[in-house]
Amino acid sequence: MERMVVLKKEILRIGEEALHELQQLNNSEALQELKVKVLGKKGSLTALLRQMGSLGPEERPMMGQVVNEMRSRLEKAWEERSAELEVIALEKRLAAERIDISLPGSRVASGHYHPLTQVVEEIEDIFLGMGFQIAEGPEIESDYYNFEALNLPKDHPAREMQDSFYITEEILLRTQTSPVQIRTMEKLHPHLPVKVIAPGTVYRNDDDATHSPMFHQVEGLMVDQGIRMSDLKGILLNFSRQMFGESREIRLRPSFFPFTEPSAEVDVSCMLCGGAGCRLCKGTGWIEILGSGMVHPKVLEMGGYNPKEVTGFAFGMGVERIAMLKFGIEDMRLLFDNDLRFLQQF
Ligand code: 2NL
Repeated sequence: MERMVVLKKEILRIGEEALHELQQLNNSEALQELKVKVLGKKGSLTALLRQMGSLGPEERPMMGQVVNEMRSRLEKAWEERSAELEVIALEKRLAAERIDISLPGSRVASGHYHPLTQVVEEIEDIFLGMGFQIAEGPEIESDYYNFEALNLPKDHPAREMQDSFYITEEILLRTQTSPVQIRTMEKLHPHLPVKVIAPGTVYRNDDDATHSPMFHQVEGLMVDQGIRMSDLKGILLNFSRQMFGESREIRLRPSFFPFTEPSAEVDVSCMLCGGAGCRLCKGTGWIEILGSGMVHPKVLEMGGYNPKEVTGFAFGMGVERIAMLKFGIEDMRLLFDNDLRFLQQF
């Protein structure tokens, strides 16, 4: 009996001590170590169990009950503490890995199209919206497509109007995008209608504050039965209003181009003063934006069409000039300097 009391006390002491220690532990490895130390093969409680052999047969079941009770109390406490530690570990990780989503991100610098490209694309969109297609062609052209087919024979005085970059006597950098339209007519005829714009780079031997040796043009061509100058005016009025504002008006002034007859220069009411007269329009209320006219019969013929059956209009505009008017740029050279402080404004 004496022996049993000592054992029981010892079991309770070891158990209570383990329960107390359990609450202090703060990681699952230490928890597992303690479990081995008490309940393992060489554990302190297991050692006590072995000493039960020294007890009398009537004492053993009572002792067994005490040990088992303590064992299950310990196991339950372990489970609970383990679960607690898991929660603590998760909370710790969540706190450590917390990200502040209200913090503004670091911006990725992104570029944008050059103002000239923006303007070319805007012009394209407007004409695509009116049913035109986009045509392209070579920048190195033959004398035939660049001049001859546009009613500018070799001895024509108008050829002196544009000093060209010749590569050979027959090959040059195109001075306009008109050769693209000649090529388009050659390819399409006798299909009707021809309704294309030809945007692109062109080259002339000029270099000063208002001229660059490389610049951009968008030309337009429409050929069909019964095309009249009023069609030209309607298309260009629609274009001007989409490009420069719904309240714009246009006017046509007689002019001359070898490839159109009659020819007209087109002005748009000033986008700065609305027509009242200001510095931009030099007090006139009007700003010249493009040249145009009815396609010369000889040019239609060169394109493979019969001028007795079809008529057409054509126009050409300088993209640099349109961009300068649209963005209020005063010096054309700024468009080609590629200074980011300038370009980033658009
Ligand atoms: C200007 C004037 C113009 C054309 C271009 C053209 C093309 C063909 C037939 C007839 Cl295929 N004409 N193009 C017509 C009139 C004027 O450009 O001052 N552009 C900046």
